[in-house]
Amino acid sequence: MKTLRILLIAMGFLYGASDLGLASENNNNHVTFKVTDVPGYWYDTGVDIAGTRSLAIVTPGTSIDFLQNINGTPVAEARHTVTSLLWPSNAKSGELIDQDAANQDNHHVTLKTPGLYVYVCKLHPYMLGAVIVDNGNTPGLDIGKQLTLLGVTKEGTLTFDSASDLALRLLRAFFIVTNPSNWKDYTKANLPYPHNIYQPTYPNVPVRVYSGGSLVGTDDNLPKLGDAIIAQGYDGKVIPAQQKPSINGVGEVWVDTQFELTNVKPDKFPGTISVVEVDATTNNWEVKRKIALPQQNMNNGHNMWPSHNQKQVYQTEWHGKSLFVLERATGKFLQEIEVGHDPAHVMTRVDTQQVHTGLNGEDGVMELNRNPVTGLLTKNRVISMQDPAHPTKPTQPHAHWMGHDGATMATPNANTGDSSLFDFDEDKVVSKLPTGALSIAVGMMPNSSFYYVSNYLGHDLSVVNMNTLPPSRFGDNISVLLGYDPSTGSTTGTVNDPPCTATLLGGHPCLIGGLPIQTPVSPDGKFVITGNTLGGTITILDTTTNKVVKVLACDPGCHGVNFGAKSGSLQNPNGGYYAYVTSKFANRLIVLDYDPNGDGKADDAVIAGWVLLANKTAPNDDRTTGNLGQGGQGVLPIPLVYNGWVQKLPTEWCTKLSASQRTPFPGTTDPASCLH
Ligand SMILES: [Cu+2]
Repeated sequence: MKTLRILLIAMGFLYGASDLGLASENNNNHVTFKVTDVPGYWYDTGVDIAGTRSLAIVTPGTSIDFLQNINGTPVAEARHTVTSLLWPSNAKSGELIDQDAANQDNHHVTLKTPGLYVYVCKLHPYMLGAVIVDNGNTPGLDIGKQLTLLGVTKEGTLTFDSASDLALRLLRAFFIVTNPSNWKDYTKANLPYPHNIYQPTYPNVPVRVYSGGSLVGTDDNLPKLGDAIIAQGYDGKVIPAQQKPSINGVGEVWVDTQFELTNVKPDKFPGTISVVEVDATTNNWEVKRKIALPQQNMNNGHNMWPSHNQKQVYQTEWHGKSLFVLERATGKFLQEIEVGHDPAHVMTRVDTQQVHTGLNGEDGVMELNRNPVTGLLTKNRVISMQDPAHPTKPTQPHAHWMGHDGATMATPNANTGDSSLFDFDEDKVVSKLPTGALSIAVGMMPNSSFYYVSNYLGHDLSVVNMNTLPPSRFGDNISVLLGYDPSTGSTTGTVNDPPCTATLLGGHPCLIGGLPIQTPVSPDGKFVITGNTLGGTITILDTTTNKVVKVLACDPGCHGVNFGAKSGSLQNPNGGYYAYVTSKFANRLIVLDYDPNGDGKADDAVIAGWVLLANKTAPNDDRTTGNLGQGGQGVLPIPLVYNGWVQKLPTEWCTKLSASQRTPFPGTTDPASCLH
């Protein structure tokens, strides 16, 4: 009943707003999107259509403006790109748009070919805007016969029917991403049925979609978009109440709740850090602090790493220019240091305690020195990620990873579809190898033998062998689509358990990866665990076979993964690790027990519990007011447990770990353990 009511409301909104929108847009033959840093409204027309302000419905020949500055004053603090992500396959090349580098310029395109066009920022790929060019002579909105998705997979560019599982998945994602009231809110778990159901609203308008070249339905009886998405069976399930893991973690987990809004800080500087207690205390598995940095206008805080002594936490702002230093124990602000455009990830170097942060809006990585007495940072140099012999356009590195001994740094270059390996002894980039479309994150083996790169728009992982001279690609890219058929939604992978039966209408949806993001290697080197934003899933890859062995349901916009120590238990006295997983469009932190019995196999991987990230009563520096607990991205368990870093822990943290946690990959580092 609830569903029907919501759909009727959505239809009402759509017809009302779009009729108005169409009228005004037709008069001017002109639509403007402001490109902003405001969560959910990154491409903002200012006109609400069925809950989204990122959609325009226009007639052929309409001119589309993307506004990033007004008379030279930037609309947003960040640099962005305006890039065609999805388009009707018969669109002309002049109807597509992209830039060679992140920028704050205005852009323009004129659209004539009917169909659906979606735009993305290549730095911040949750930023979406869409235009439907509708030929007004036929009933129903024109989506196009076939659609093409930017990026290249092993199978080639993804071109698929507009009536297909993939088209519906992408449309569903668009209406969730660009409408904050469609984000999955775990505070609703405690409401009475049916208010505890997760059912996003979609515009339920007749659409002209095609399968095998033929129109689906007839002019008098066209399929309706909302009905078609809902029939896929992705939504409509009860949001489960919080479940605390039965086995404790160790220490605490810091989460960047990047889209949370607070009282003092304007919405164009969103984001908090939510600090979660996971140790054996009375209030464990709860948020114990929120940090928004209102005086500093922290803008979309994205990723973190601690100092060796765990006394400071370094925090990036992905839509700004600064790196922040915080006191871990209190959350107190210690330092803001401007590093460059759109710093994304940050890590320390094991041997020197230097700090490296990738400048996602530029070409390099900023290197900073740490004062051993105060713990504060000073800028040292920017390291270019170019191959000096073959310079290209800016690399725009996103989530780099550092070697266990401080000798290496690998970057995924989002703008050049490759990965650079920097050698600190040789002080140069020793390889820059093609990986895939929009390479976004790196995870490295605990002995720096191989590293993994996730390719966001390639839907796969690349492996680089660091042992060869020069380093080289190892094997083919590993698809996380699991044999996904974009038409029907079926998979050929065997990791869906029980087997799924998805068909276009009916069945239950297969778990697939796709649009992979963070991809760290477990501290013992056994697994690579990846957050997938397309499928809303977590995939687990076994490093001995380089095969995906398990896929688990996550949340909309599944994104961040990081490993933290798990307490010892009867089943596994050595403790092992949890993987902590965050999602951009849901407000919970998932605690994944990927190997409960510690036998080195992930067949029994299970979500052991989760933490609600919305919390209005926890101590804070600025009261939370909107998008509560939403925008989960960077996730940092403390103490840090990766090989190389774990041996540097001070005694008070070291003694909390088991012997195997203190030495996760024996024989590779000196000292062998943090117990001296
Ligand atoms: Cu961006």
